[in-house]
Amino acid sequence: MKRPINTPSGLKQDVYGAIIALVLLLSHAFAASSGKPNILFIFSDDHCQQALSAYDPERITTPNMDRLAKEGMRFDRCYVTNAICGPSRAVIQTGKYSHINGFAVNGIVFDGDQQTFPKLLQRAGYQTAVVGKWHLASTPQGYDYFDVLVGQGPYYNPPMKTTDENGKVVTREHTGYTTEIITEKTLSWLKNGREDDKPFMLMYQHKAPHRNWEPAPKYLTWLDDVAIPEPETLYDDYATRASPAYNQAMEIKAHLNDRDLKLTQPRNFTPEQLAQWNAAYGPKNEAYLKAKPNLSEKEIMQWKYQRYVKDYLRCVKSVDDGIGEVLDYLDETGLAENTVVIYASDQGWYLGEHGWFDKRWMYEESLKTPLLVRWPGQTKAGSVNNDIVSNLDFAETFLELAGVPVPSDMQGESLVPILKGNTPKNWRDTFYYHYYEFPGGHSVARHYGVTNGKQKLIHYYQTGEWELFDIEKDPNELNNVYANPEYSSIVKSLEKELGRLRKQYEVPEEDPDFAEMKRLARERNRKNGA
Ligand code: SGN
Ligand code: CA
Repeated sequence: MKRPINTPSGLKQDVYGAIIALVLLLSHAFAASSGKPNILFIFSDDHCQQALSAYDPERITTPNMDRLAKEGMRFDRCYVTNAICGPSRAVIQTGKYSHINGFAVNGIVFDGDQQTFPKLLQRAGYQTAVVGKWHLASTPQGYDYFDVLVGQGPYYNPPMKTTDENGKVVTREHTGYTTEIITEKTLSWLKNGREDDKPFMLMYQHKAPHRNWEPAPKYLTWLDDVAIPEPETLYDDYATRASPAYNQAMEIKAHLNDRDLKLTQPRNFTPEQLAQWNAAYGPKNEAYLKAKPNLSEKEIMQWKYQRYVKDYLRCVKSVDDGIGEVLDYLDETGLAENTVVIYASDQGWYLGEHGWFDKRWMYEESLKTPLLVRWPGQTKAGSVNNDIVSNLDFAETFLELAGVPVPSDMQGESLVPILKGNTPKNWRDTFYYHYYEFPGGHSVARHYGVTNGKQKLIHYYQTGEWELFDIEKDPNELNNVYANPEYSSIVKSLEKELGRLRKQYEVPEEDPDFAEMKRLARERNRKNGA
């Protein structure tokens, strides 16, 4: 017979358990009545709407992300200001465009001394934490706890930076699958790191599904027996587009390397991980290499597309599983009731559209990021919003949720009224975008532009070229109608709006000297031994 555990008043285990559960629930209810909700910000890297079934069920089911959409609000037009990793994160930290927060391209160091939303939340009594991908090269500031990947971080066996018992920053090695490790650390902070008497703001940030898309052991052969549908624009020839679309380096056909395609072995695996990997990819690769001499160029491209997209979806699946575990924990503890859960990615992504992988462009697939928000009792379950919102609005939203006044130098707007079902009358109906990283990976030209969700005007300012798309008629953005006289009045009005927005956001005429900024970052990293 099982012996009852020792309890203070000799109560039976189940009664004691029930009392503990009641106390926990009451303390959470108390936190709820203090009016300060917890904030769980779930963030992934390079995850597009096309690979999230609440947006698009064609390629994958993501039941746990879908739960957030079913129980909360799905935003269909969340635009990022600069579709690349570090810059998107810096926008979220500060609520300011890249030219103001100073982090316009990857590879420089974020100035963590500036005002950021976690610092403001901390000052307002929130306990703050960040786990997973950081990618701003600075030591996180404004967090009571951090445990972050070093740089991009690998898919397996990641070193992570945190502080030891004495508050010293240390790097610790881990064995296992990074997505699962980030989830475990998140759960462990929720269980053991949280202070019951404070509301929390936790950033749970995945590396996946970033390139080079290495799946977890359990998903190495998942999807092997299905064919993923090809997007309509997989064979885009860029006719009518300005020169940058021809000159990029992100084509599935030409720019995926053997590491991306799993035709070479990963380098940092344990023998056991490598054995599982080879057992899964070995036979598939052998079959492909045997068939390859007789395949046409198009068939090779189709094989690459399937290999790439499946590995990407496998990585998304692990992110979705992790979210499920964390949502279940919130339910079991009663925390769910008073926790606003947000899911987003740093930007969208090309899953073969225009023949591409990667991001960076102002075209729809990378401009838009998924955004799902569940706020029990406030946001209508299953609602869909079509306003133009942005990662520029996240910091302001978190502050308003916490009852902290939004500083006037932040450039976005809180989404709280929208989440409550009331879009303010003067809500933005146009949006300014600016991408800077050229020269840089994948050779995407610098550009800025404006969209009103119906039409989009893009300016490649280094070559002086323009593009105009009628997104309503041409959602795939295949026809550049900039020079079409039928659109001349639209061009004029969007050009004017572009000028107005550049002025409003104080965009300087000249870009900063990025080469110099990168040189300084390298110097600083060398000094810090990074
Ligand atoms: C790496 C990737 C690129 C990717 C950048 C930026 N190459 O350099 O494909 O565009 O990161 O990504 S890889 O072979 O090293 O994976 S970002 O998400 O950090 O902005
Ligand atoms: Ca990214």
